[in-house]
Amino acid sequence: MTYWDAHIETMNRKEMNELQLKRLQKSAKTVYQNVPFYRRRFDELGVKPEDIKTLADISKLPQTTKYDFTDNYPYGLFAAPMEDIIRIHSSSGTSGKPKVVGYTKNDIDIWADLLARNFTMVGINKHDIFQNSVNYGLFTGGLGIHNGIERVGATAVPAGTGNTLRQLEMMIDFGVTAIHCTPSYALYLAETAVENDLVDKLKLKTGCLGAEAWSDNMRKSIEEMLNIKAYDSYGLSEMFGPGIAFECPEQNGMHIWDDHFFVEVLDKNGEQVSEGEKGELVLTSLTKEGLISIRYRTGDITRLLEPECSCGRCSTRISRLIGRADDMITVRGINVYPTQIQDVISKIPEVTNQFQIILTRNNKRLDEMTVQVELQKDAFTDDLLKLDRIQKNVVAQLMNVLNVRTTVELLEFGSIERTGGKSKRIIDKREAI
Ligand code: DLL
Repeated sequence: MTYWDAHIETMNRKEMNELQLKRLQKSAKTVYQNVPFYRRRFDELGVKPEDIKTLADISKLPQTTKYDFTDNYPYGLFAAPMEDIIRIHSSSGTSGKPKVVGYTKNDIDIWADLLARNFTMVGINKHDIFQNSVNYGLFTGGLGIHNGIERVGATAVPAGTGNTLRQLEMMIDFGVTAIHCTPSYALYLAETAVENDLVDKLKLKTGCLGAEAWSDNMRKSIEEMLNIKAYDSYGLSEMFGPGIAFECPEQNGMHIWDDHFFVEVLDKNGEQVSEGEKGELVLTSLTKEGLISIRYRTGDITRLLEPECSCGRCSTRISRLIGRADDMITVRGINVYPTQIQDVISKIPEVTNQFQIILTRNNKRLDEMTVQVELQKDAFTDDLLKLDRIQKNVVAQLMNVLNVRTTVELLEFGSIERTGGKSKRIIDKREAI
C-alpha cells in the first residue's frame, strides 16, 4: 500500500483525537481574537476559547452557515490580515453575493498536500499525465487541483473547459492517464469518445470526479464507456475546495481527513447521528489560517460510515453525498432530491444519465413536476408505441421511488446542455406565493 503520509493516514484514534483537540483549541482562539463576527457569536453564547477542554466541547461553539459568508462579504470572515492572504477563490451561490475565501501561503501548501494524499490513495504518481478539465478561474477546482497534481509530481495538463473533441485530442496526443472534471462532463467526454471511435486511442486509467452529485450507476457508465476507474471527490470552497473527502480504491465511501477537519454529521436536532444514519455534514477547519470555518453547516447530506476501511486508512468515512439540503425540492408536500431521479434513470437502459426537472404550478395552484430525460441514440425510433412504452416505464419507476406524480418528456439524445461546470438540474418556474 502506498501512502502519501502513512503516519497521519493510519494514526490511531487516540493520537488523532489529541491532535484534533490541540488544533481545535488553536482555531477557536484565533477566530475569537481576529474575527469580530466570531467574537460576537461566541459572546452571545457565553463561550470562550478556553472552554474547549475536550473534543465534545465543540458543541458549545456556534454553528455557521453560508449566510454568514454573504453577510460578511467579501473579507469579513478572514482570520489573517490581508497582507498574509496570497490568493482568493469564490463560490458562486445560486443567488446573491458569492462566498469569498482567502488563503495564506501555508493554506495553499496544506491544500496541495491534501490533494496529493488523495491522488496517491487512488494510485496517481509522478508517472501520470493528469488533465484538469475544469474552469481555472475563481472556481477552486482549477488552481486547487492543479497544485495537487504538481505536488504529487504528475504532469499537469491545464486543459480548462470547452471544446470536447479538442479535449479528447489532447488526451490522446499527450498520453493522458488521469483526468479531473465533473461527473457530468466525464459522461459527455465518454459519449463523445464513443461516438468518434476514440476510446481505444486513450491511455486514460483514472478519473477523479466531483463538484456535483452523481450516482453509483453513473460511475458504472463512465467506467465502462472509458474503460477507467472513477473516484468520487468531494469538497467545498469554504473548507479549501476539492480534496476534503475522497474515495479510496475500495470505492465504498469517502475518507475525510481528521487531521485537517473536525467532522460532525448532525440530525435535525443538532445531534450527531450514529453510523449508517443520514444527516448534514458540519465541518470545522483545524489547520486553516486565511479563513477558519467553525461548525460550518455544509448543507450536504451524507451518512456516517464505520471508520475501519480495508485500505488501511483510519480516517472518518462518509458515504457518497445524498444531496444538498437546499437542493431538495418539495412537490405537493413530498421531498424530492435530484439525486433520486438520477439514480432511477441511470438504471433504465433506453435513456441517458442527463435530466432536467421543470417545476410549474397548475391552475389549481398545485405543483407539477416534469422530468425531461434523453433517449439513448440507439433507442430513438419512429415507433410511437415503443416510445410510449419507454415513457411509461420511466414514469412508473420514478413514481415508485419518489411517490409523487411526475410527467416525463422524452427528448432526443444531446438535447440537454452539457457543460464543463456543474450541471443545472432544476428549473423552478413556480412563482413565489
Ligand atoms: O465544488 C469544490 C470541488 C471542486 C469539489 C472540484 C470537487 C471537485 P464549491 O463550488 O464551493 O466547491 O461547491 C461545493 O458542491 O457543498 C456540494 O454541495 C457540492 N459537491 C462538491 N463535491 C461533491 C461531490 C467545489 N463529490 C458544493 N458529490 C458542496 C456531491 C458535491 N456534491
